[in-house]
Amino acid sequence: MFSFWKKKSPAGEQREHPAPAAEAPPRPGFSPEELAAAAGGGESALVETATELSRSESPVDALVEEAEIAAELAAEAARPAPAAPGKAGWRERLRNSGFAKGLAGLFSRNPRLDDGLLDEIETALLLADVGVAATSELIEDLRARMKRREFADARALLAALRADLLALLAPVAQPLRIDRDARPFVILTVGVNGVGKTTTIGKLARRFQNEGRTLMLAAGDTFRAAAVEQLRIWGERNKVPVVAQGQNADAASVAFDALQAAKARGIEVLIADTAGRLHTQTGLMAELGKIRRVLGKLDESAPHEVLMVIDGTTGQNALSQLRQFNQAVNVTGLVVTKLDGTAKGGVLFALAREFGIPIRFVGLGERLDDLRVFDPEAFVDALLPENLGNG
Ligand SMILES: Nc1nc2c(ncn2[C@@H]2O[C@H](COP(=O)(O)OP(=O)(O)OP(=O)(O)O)[C@@H](O)[C@H]2O)c(=O)[nH]1
Ligand SMILES: [Mg+2]
Repeated sequence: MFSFWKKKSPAGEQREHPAPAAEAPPRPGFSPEELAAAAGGGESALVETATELSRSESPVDALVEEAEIAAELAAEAARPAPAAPGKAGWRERLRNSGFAKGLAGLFSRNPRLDDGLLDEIETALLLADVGVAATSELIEDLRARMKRREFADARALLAALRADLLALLAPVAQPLRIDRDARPFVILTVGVNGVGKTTTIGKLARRFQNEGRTLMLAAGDTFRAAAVEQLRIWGERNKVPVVAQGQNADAASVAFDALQAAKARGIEVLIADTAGRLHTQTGLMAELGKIRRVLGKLDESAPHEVLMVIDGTTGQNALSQLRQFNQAVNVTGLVVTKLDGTAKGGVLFALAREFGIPIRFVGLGERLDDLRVFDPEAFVDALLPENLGNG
């Protein structure tokens, strides 16, 4: 299997070569050996938990293993954060945004308040993928107010732009609330391939655990053995039970089993992974509807959240993705990932304008704490020139 289970046997060898903390994976993803091992191991299991696995071993093995996991987690926690949390962290992570770059350059030149300035702002918005419709509305509002002489200078116009951008995002800034009456509260994650669904589940799992909630994961991506294993690794690291049926199992049946198991155990939150699929693949999109219906048989209010993960670097294609997924499975919340290092983060404004679906979280990097509750002020201020940001 993967590295830290391999490391512990035999126990004697383990004690001679204790795993140094520095061997922990460099990021909260998966090391190449882990993924390679995962790709090879396609065996199926119903419910596996780290605690159940350790029960079948000798107490010494279990202790050694506990110490190893603790060391890995400690090493992970000790890694220096490239940016502090809070607003400063947002600015640091979003510095590659086309928006931030374009506007910062523009305003550092102390521009004149005229149509040329509006044209330049328009270009910055379009390049950042705010989209034609949202950009036109923003620019026309500013133009009308400029004609009415509402702005004393370019800085006043920028302040008005900030207010307009915040107004666009305000309706979608609705954090995810876990309804305590739902047992479990079921979160179904969906999205196209490679957008960050499984890593987001890992980050969410850690977040919920830190809040003291009990959780279970469902390995509903049954397309690749590696995908099932990827979730199991997360489960084992975080001591969260994972319900899986191995590769090629029916995803709806995995979800059904998981909900049944979570109910029986009185678990508070169940997060189900699904295989990435293109919004244009009608058969696969229909499968999502089936998962939803099957969950509804056990609890008619489930899933309580259909969380669509969108890659923030996708640009305007995100709109057609959301349209199709929403049709198939009624999306109730969004996570926009990879906003660090993209020039296209402006797509959030386009999504907000067109759909009004709550943006629950954004991904600002690959570390566990880089999944942030969406904060429009922190986001907008990170995109605008610094001296205006706090105004
Ligand atoms: N820079 C950055 N990378 C991210 C972020 N979120 C996820 N990733 C990376 O995106 C890659 C794909 O992540 P996965 O979680 O495997 O994506 P997935 O949607 O589950 O993929 P499939 O199951 O193949 O559809 C990984 O390398 C992640 O580390 C983020 O916010 N920022
Ligand atoms: Mg995945």
